[in-house]
Amino acid sequence: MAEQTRYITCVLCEASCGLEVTIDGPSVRSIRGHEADPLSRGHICPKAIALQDLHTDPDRLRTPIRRVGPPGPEATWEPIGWDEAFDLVAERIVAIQAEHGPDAVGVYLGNPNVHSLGAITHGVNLVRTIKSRNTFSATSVDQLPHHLIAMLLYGHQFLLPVPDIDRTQLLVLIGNNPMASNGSMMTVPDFPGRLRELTARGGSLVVLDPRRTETAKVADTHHPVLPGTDAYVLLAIINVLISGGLARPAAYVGGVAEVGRAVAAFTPERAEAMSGMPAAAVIELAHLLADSPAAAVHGRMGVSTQEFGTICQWAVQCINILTGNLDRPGGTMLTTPAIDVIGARIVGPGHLGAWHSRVRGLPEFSGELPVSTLTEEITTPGPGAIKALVCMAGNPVASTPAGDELGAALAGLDFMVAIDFYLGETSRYADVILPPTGPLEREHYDLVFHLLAVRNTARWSPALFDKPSTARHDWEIARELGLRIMRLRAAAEPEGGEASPIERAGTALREAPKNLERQTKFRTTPRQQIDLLLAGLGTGLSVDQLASTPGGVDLGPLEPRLPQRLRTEDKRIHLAQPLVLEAVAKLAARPTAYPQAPADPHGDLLLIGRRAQRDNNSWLHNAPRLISGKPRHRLLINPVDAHSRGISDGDAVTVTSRVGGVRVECTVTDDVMPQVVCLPHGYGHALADGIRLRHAKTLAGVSFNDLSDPETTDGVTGNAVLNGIPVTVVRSAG
Ligand SMILES: Nc1nc2c(c(=O)[nH]1)N[C@H]1C(S)=C(S)[C@@H](COP(=O)(O)OP(=O)(O)OC[C@H]3O[C@@H](n4cnc5c(=O)[nH]c(N)nc54)[C@H](O)[C@@H]3O)O[C@H]1N2
Ligand SMILES: Nc1nc2c(c(=O)[nH]1)N[C@H]1C(S)=C(S)[C@@H](COP(=O)(O)OP(=O)(O)OC[C@H]3O[C@@H](n4cnc5c(=O)[nH]c(N)nc54)[C@H](O)[C@@H]3O)O[C@H]1N2
Ligand code: SF4
Ligand SMILES: [Mo]
Repeated sequence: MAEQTRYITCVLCEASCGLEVTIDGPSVRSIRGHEADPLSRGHICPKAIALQDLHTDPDRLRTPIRRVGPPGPEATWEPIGWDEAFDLVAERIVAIQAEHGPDAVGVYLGNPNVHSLGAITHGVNLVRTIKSRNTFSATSVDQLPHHLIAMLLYGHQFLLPVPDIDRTQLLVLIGNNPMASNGSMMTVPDFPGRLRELTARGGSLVVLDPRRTETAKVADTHHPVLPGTDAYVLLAIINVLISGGLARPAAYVGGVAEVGRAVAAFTPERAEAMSGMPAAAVIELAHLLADSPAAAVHGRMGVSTQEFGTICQWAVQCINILTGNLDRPGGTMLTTPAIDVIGARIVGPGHLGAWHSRVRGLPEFSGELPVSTLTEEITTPGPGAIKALVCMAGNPVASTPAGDELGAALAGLDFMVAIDFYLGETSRYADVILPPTGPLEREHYDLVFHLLAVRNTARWSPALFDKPSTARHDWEIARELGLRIMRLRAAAEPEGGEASPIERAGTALREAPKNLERQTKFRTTPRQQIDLLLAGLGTGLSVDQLASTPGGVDLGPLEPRLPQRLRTEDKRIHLAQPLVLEAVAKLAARPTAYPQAPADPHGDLLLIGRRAQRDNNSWLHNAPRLISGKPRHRLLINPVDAHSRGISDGDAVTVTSRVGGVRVECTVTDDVMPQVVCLPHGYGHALADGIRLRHAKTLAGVSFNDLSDPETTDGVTGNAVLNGIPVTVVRSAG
């Protein structure tokens, strides 16, 4: 068969690069960056090349399997037909909800859902059909504070300004390492190229990070800050801006004076005492930001997944707003995607605290509870306890605090289903695993990342290969489960329940339109839904047209959109948000002491995470192309801390936190600042009970999240704390 060239979107990370792939029959011949792609301009990273490993991986599940025997080393797995599997799962979900109430079925949605069109169009519909308050997702081990702040300041959880990197003169990155991660909450393919252009036009990059990261190494200035102390620095910058008369907010911004009072206690000197960043440098940064013709501050993982995540994300927005950089070219801007999920009401504006978690009372956000509460919601008995779990494209045992304890809890569930193409750390607890097609077998349109992209484009990604007839897409799995659940519930309706016939008829009438809407949504394909949206929104585009435009349509650079785009009631931005100011006041009342960690009973060092370019959260360690080379899951420790503990480079050490301990080799390096140790997450494939998953032999590593603590969360949202965890480190004997 002749070779063919196709243009697709890489769905492995937020950069969403356009790829040029040559295929020959069922085989991939080459994968390159697509030079003519208006967004990614030819960029590619090693993970995309590994898409072919994923495609051919013999360990990737292609048909459903069912567990025989309890989870653990003795468990065996047998194949089960799709039809039988769908019936089994739907029956168990309906039966458990009928017996224990709707909240007895928990749902966890992992990160790859946002990278799968079908998961968004149909998976979300499945979750709405299950209708449980015990819904969780990877959002609460990630960007939850961003959404809350977007909702409070701009009126919608997805109004998330992105740095206009192609025109900025000063980029300040806080807790963000795009040289390895390729950017986050900012779809910025080819970060290295865009940074070179920034430098070439005389601009500069400033990085605040406890580690001299790959990004810090190419920055003009790197300020090490002690983990968890950024809030002091950011609030001090706001203080300098307001008290120094440097603030120039737009006319539609209110609450500046009140914010000025709230941050008065946060002086540059206090920032220095807490973070280690010199007071003079804090003041200088504030002035740089105020004076720059176009500056953008972006704070990500390092400042979201820490104790003051919400304060940090609010402060980042305040700084951009106060320096007049929000909504100006080269500052931070809102995008104009072809399909506007906000305007089209695909996602609601968001809500906080409509209900609270049963055990700890943490607030829901937009229908999801913080995942740090998942284990206790399973293990604490009583009405409302979780008895079954639907885990869709997620690996919470590897990815959420005290994941090992979560695993033990999952083993005690009445029922669990995983929609996942790997038998992994989490899915091994499932009774049934339903594997969807892989990324090369499905069509894609990015509803989420076009919204966060540094340039407005619209790209359709065709399926590279036809799916085998025995395979199912994510959306088909969600559709089948959803429809069967609805059917079973309807069948149970006439007899069941305490309600009188009249009440039941009332409920049925109220539910009927919703049910109809859900059924319609289930029945249209993802492609049809995108077509309907493109037409309905008057974009003048269609899927056919996009499909015949390799690389997609270029809709140009970001454009000023405020105040029209605001979704706040009065079309104004109110900086003085009571919820945040309360948290700021609490922080102000804390004692000032540096270094602060020795006071913590659980450890004198602070543990942070890191991402490597060739890792992808917890799930690409099966790809031969990604696991070659030196082991990269070592603990990084500063020479000062190593020396005082008698630790040498390469030694095995034991790291202990309040919740657990791991044994790992270490690298002694001053890339991490004193008092900080650093370990990547997403490892730990050799399980304690002897089961070895995937390439465990080559790259087992230990799981960071056996150390992270579910009890410590961001004070406002309940977002997980994955950075700045107090630990002790000692040299292991032997
Ligand atoms: N300590 C620490 N923990 C962290 C982080 C950290 O920085 N430090 N980062 C956090 C962040 S940002 C995130 S987003 C989370 C991620 O947390 P999760 O989403 O829970 O975990 P992943 O590792 O992304 O695992 C995704 C799972 O989905 C499966 N999968 C992949 N593609 C598909 C698909 O198309 N369909 C389906 N159905 N399944 C698929 C994979 O096999 C894998 O089992 O981890 C968080 N955890
Ligand atoms: N190669 C690769 N790319 C990925 C992923 C991957 O696993 N591998 N995952 C994807 C996902 S799901 C996400 S969410 C994004 C995340 O993308 P990023 O936000 O870039 O995440 P990290 O690379 O974890 O960078 C977080 C940085 O915060 C620093 N940090 C830790 N604690 C603190 C602190 O208290 N203060 C400050 N200022 N900094 C701190 C860490 O040292 C680290 O450099 O990456 C995506 N891209
Ligand atoms: S940067 Fe991300 S989207 Fe681009 S090729 Fe690499 S993994 Fe794929
Ligand atoms: Mo993430």
